[in-house]
Amino acid sequence: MTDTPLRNLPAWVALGAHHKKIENTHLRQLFAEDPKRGERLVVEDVGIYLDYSKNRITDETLKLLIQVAEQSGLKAHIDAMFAGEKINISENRAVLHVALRAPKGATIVVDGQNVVPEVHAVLNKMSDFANRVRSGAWKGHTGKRIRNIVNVGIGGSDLGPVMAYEALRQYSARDLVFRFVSNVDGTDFAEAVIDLDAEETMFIISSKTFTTLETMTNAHTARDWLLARLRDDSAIAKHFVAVSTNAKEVTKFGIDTANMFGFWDWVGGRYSMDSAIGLSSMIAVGPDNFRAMLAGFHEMDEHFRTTPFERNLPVLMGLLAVWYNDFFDAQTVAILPYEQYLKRFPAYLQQLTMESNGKHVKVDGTQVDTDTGPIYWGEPGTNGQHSFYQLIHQGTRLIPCDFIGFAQTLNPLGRHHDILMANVFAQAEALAFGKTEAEVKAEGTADWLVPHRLFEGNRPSNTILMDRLTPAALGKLVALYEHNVFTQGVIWQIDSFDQWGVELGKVLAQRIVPQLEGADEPKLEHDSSTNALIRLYRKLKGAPLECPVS
Ligand code: G6Q
Repeated sequence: MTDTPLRNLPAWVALGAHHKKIENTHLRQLFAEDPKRGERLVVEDVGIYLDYSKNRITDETLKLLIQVAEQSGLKAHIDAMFAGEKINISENRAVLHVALRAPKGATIVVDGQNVVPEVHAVLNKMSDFANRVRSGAWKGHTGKRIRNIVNVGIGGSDLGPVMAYEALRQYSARDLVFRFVSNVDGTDFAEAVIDLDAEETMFIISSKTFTTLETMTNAHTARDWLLARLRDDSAIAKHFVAVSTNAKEVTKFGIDTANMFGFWDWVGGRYSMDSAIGLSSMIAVGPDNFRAMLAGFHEMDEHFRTTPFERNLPVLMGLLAVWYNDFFDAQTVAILPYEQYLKRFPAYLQQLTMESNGKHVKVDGTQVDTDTGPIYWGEPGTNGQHSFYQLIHQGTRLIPCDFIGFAQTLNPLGRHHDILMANVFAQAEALAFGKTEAEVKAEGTADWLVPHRLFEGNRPSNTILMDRLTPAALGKLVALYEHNVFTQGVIWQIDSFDQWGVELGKVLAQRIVPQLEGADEPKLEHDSSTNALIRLYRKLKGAPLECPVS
C-alpha cells in the first residue's frame, strides 16, 4: 500500500478535475456519441458477462481510475494477500479465504507452513460426514436417521450458510430439513425447532471463537431441548457437531473434538462460507456440488490475481464503486438479483461490504481522506420494483445499481423467465435513459402533469449476466464481490479485514445482562436514559399479561 495519502495521488487529483468536466454529461449523449458503447464497455470472462456501459464514465474516467489503482499499489496488495502476508494489520493476521478454494496441489505458506493440505484434510472430513448424514448411515441416539439439520451461528457463521442454502436449494437433498438459528431472541430457536423430532435432529454449532454470546446461548438451549426429550447425556455425541477454531471451548461444551470441523484464524467470519462453516451447505447439496462451488470461487480468484485491470471484473466494479462514492457523493449501492434463489444475497453482501469497509481510519491509524464504505442494500427483482425503485428512478439521490440475472431459469414455467429478464433490461434502460419532456408530451400528457411523469435518467447501473445459477456460478459471484470489496479497501487504504465495531458490541451487552436478571435492585451507573430504561424493563417484565400466550 502506498504511503501517499489518496487525495495526493496524481491520478486522484486528475480524477477530481475530470469529474468536474463530465459530472453533468448524460448517458444519452455518451451512447449517442459511441454507437458501440454497449458492446465495448463490457467484460466477458469466467462465465460472467459484465455490462458496465451504463455508468457515468468515459474512456478517460476509466484510464484515470485504473491509474488510481496502480498508484495505490493494488497489484502488490493482491499478491501480498495471495502470498499469505499478514495484511490484516490490526489483528496481525494473514487473509487467506483464497486458500480455502485452492486446488489440492497448490502451495500457500503462512508462518512457514503450507496450509493447503490442512484445508483439504478438513474438506475430506466434511465430505465423509456429509455423505454419512445424507445416506442415513449416521444415526441419532435412538437409531433413527437424521432428517433435520439446525445450524446455530451468527454473523459470518450464519449469513453465508443461509444464503448458500437458499441459493442452491434446487441442488439440495429435499428429504432433509434445514433450519438456521442466529438471533438470541428466543423466538428464533423456538420457531426453528417447533415441528422437529429431537430423535431425528442434529445441531451444528458454528462459531469461530465458540464464545459468542448469542451462539452459546442458543447452543445451550439446543442442548437442553434435546436432553429434555432424549434424557441421556450420551445423546450429545450423535446430535451435536461443532465448527470452530477453538477446540478447548468445544470440549468444554461437551462436544467430542472427533465431531469438530476446524478452520483457522486467517479466515475472517464474513469470508468463511467456503470453510467448514459451510458444513450445512455441504450436507444440503452434497460434497461434489460443494467442491464445484469452491472451483467457481477459485476461478474468480485466478481471474482477479492475473487479469489486467482493464478487464478485471472485481477491479472494475470496485473502482466504479469508489467513483460514485467519492465523486458523486452516492451513499448507497443497490444489489438487485433477478433470481428468487438469491433472495438472501443482498443481506449476505451487507455484512461482506459494510463490515469490511465501514472504517474511518487508514491502516496507518490516521483519518481516511474520503468517504469509505457505501451502504449496500437490496431485494430480489421484480418485487423491489413495486416498492423502492420509485426512489431510484425519481428521487433526489443517486443510487448505483447492480442488476444480476441468469439466461436460464432453474424452474422453467411458461413465460415467467422471459418476463423476469425483460424487467432487468427494461429497468436498467429506463434508469439510464429516462423519459424526456418531449417524450412525455408526445404521450398526450397534460402540461401540469409533465414534471411528475418525467424521468431525468442518467442513473448508473451494472448488469451482470450469467448462464445459470449453479454451485460454481454462486462461488464466482461471491468471490466477485469479495475482491470488489478488497479493491475498494486498498484504494481507501483501510484494513478491510478487522471488525472492532463488532467486538465492541460483543462486550457491551455482557455488562447489562446481570442488571436485568438479578433479583435485587441493581446499582445503576449508566447515563440517565439507560438507567431509566433498565428500571422500566425490570418493572414491566414481571407484570401480569393482559393477553397470555398459550
Ligand atoms: C465476521 C464477524 C462476525 C462473526 C460473528 C460470529 O467477519 O467477525 O460477524 O462472524 O460475530 O463470530 P463467531 O463465529 O466467533 O461466533
